[in-house]
Amino acid sequence: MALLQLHLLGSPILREPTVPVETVTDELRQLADDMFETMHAAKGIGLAAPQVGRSERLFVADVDDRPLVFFNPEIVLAEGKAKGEEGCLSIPEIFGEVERPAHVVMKGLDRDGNPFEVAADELLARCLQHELDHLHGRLFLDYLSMYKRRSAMAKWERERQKYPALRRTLIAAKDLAEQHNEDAL
Ligand code: K1U
Ligand code: ZN
Repeated sequence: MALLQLHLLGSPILREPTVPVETVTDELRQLADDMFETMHAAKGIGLAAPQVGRSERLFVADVDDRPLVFFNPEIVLAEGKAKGEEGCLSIPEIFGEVERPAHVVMKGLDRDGNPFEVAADELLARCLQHELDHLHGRLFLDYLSMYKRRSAMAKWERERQKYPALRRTLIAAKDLAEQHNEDAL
């Protein structure tokens, strides 16, 4: 398993559409596993392939201890409307309220390449839609009013100074603890 670097807003791959997966290979299963590890290290609830610099149509999510891998996801049903706060691991420290369908059914291929469907509400529904958007080059910022988007972008211009290469490198929890112990000596 490996921690992957996160691509941040301004990295072109975040705005490019992804390519459907023809076969779920061992290499893609390994990528999904590494994405889970990266998502957990970043304390996220979802992560899409472009966020780790890959163009395959794939995302992972883990809401309420229900890990999901979706290859080639598609929404087959969307109902209702709900507003909620969103963040993005590719735009650290920036948040915004987004209105989306409250209930969705999403289909795709699982980690073994078998077709499956998930019916989702609340945070899971929001997360699945946020991740699907990443696979089409869309970001939650695109749903904000012009005023809120400008203010989010102004904040991001300051925040991005911390990441000159537009990449975020994560540290595994065990290495963080080790670093902490060394600092304490
Ligand atoms: O795709 C990503 O950038 C991950 C993103 C997913 C997401 C968050 C909030 C609403 C919809 C989708 C994150 O996980 S950012 C971390 C975060 O905001 C969060 C973490 C735990 C619970 C709730 C939000
Ligand atoms: Zn995101």
